[in-house]
Amino acid sequence: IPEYSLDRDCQTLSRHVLQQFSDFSTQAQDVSAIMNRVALAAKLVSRRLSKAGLMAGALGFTGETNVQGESVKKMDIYANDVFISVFKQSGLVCRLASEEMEKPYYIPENCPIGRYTLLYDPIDGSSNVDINLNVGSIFSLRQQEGEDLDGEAKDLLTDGDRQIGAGYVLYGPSTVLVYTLGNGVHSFILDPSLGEFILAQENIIIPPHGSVYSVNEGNYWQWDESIRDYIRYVHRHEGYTSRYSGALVGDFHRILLQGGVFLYPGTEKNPEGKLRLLYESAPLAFLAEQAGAKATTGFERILSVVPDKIHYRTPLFIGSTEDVDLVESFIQDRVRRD
Ligand code: P6P
Repeated sequence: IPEYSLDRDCQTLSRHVLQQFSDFSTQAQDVSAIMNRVALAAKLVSRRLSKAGLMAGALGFTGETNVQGESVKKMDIYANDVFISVFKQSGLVCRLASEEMEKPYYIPENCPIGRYTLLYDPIDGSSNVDINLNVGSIFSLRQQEGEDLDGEAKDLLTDGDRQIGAGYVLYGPSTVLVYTLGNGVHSFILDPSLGEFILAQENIIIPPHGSVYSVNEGNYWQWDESIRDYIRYVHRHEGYTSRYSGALVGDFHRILLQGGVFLYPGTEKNPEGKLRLLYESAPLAFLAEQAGAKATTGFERILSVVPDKIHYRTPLFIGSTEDVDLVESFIQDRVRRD
């Protein structure tokens, strides 16, 4: 990271996004405006998180269960509403699809071809909110390619290679925004005194190998034997260490910067795994591949998977190429042996 300077303070997110385009096209201006709106949503969520412990009613559960069958945190609803409010006024995004909403939210009432859809997980890892540990927001930007006149959003059920952009916000000791538009992965740090995301790193590359494996070993006896074989391998071999925060964004960010592999395998109860494709695995897979790494279901690229519903889930193995390949070799060897 360059020394502090005035020039650096001017390397804001909106400038950087515009520079991702060779021309000052309508799409360049639209995507820059959309990314600015994502940044505004991130600032609003970050501000709420930093004060939630002091605000009556900001923490805890709502008592509701969402479409995922998960208990809803008040912060989940707040963050979801932030994205709706921010994009209602954008005039660019015509549809929002979120982990917290069974059906997409239309702005104003339909979604013509050529407009944009934002898919997002407003607060990922919300179990960490009440204990002041890191959480994140994940987003994926797509351009309308098919008709969605019945509100079923079937045009969204395509592979992740069609994403225009993707990224996440990590609400940690600092608030970091990481994004790609298909031209490298870039990170920005929020300077609250300026209210701006300032460029931190450009063209981030995930090392081909890292020492970290990140998985919830509490599910060990729920997994397929091949995953247990892999875990026994990394337990026995020098040079591996386990890191798991319970929040995908933070666990992935560590791998983005230091290498290694994150695993969320299928279990007996949920063979398709827990993580949702369209607004969790696919955006992170876009980032991973842009950073020279991999993301698979254990059998195919995450970005090639075609979902049959918006809240479609897949197992996820994502990170350094050598480490993801090693996991896949256990999964596929097991398949071959059987
Ligand atoms: P488990 C959070 O609920 C989340 O969706 C991801 O952020 C995280 O990686 C995963 O679930 C944690 O799930 O089953 O290990 O608690």
